[in-house]
Amino acid sequence: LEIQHDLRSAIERSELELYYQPKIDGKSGQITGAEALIRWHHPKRGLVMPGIFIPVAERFGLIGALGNWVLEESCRQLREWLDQGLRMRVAVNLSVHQLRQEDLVQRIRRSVESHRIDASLLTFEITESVAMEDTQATMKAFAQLAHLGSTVSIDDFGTGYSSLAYLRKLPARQLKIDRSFVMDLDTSTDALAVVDAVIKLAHALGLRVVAEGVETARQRDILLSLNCDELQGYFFAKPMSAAKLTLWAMVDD
Ligand code: G
Ligand code: G
Ligand code: NA
Ligand code: MN
Repeated sequence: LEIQHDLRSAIERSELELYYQPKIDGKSGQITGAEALIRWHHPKRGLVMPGIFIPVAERFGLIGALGNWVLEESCRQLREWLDQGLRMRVAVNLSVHQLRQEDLVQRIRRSVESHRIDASLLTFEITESVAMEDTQATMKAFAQLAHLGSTVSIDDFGTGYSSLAYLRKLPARQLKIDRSFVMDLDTSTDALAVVDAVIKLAHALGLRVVAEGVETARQRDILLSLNCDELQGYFFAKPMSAAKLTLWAMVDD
């Protein structure tokens, strides 16, 4: 497999790039931050999506290096935005591998300090299935990240099997409703009932709710009527380069 060999040198050759997808505040319609989503500009294949190369990175022991790069690049970009007068927040996806890294939080602290940013500008997204798979590592990492001042977010909620007792104990601040529920919102009363219940549950536990995969005005309107706190999806913006996001955020202001 050639791609595995190429991925090893992709980091050194700066072929990786972070795209950013805005999250929108439900009440004000203003941008609250952006999720960092990795892309690979392959010299021959062109733009390669993470769905292709993240599994390869996981299989060949490259996911650690990839995760470290994402973290460092997010902090570097946050500093650049601050220098431009833009107070952006960035959400970073963490893999199960990173969650189990002994030095994850030290590494984050080092990146944050070296770029002179505040850890509160970072959100860490961990999928529900990963969070429930290794509850001990999750609980420890979540507590440390929260202590650092970052926001912890449970991603793709609704696709895993959560214990409500455990969910209640997790020091998370945000819950992202999986886009499969959002997609069906305007056609399925079942999806509507599930999303309504999830938002109420999350609010009862003191969590802010983000809906991902919002593609239509009708989905947005339903989510707002259900008191969803933040919205993300193609209806507002697709993931874009940092340069494009800078313009987007300034126009939005
Ligand atoms: O647009 P999208 O194709 O970017 O992302 C596909 C999947 O890849 C999503 O599940 C997303 O969470 C994951 N992903 C994107 N960027 C990163 C990253 O930097 N780290 C990890 N671990 N996963 C990512
Ligand atoms: O698993 P995670 O939630 O991190 O994945 C984010 C993924 O969802 C990325 O691949 C991103 O490109 C994609 N995405 C973001 N907004 C939308 C949307 O409105 N519709 C669809 N179909 N995908 C979206
Ligand atoms: Na995510
Ligand atoms: Mn998600």
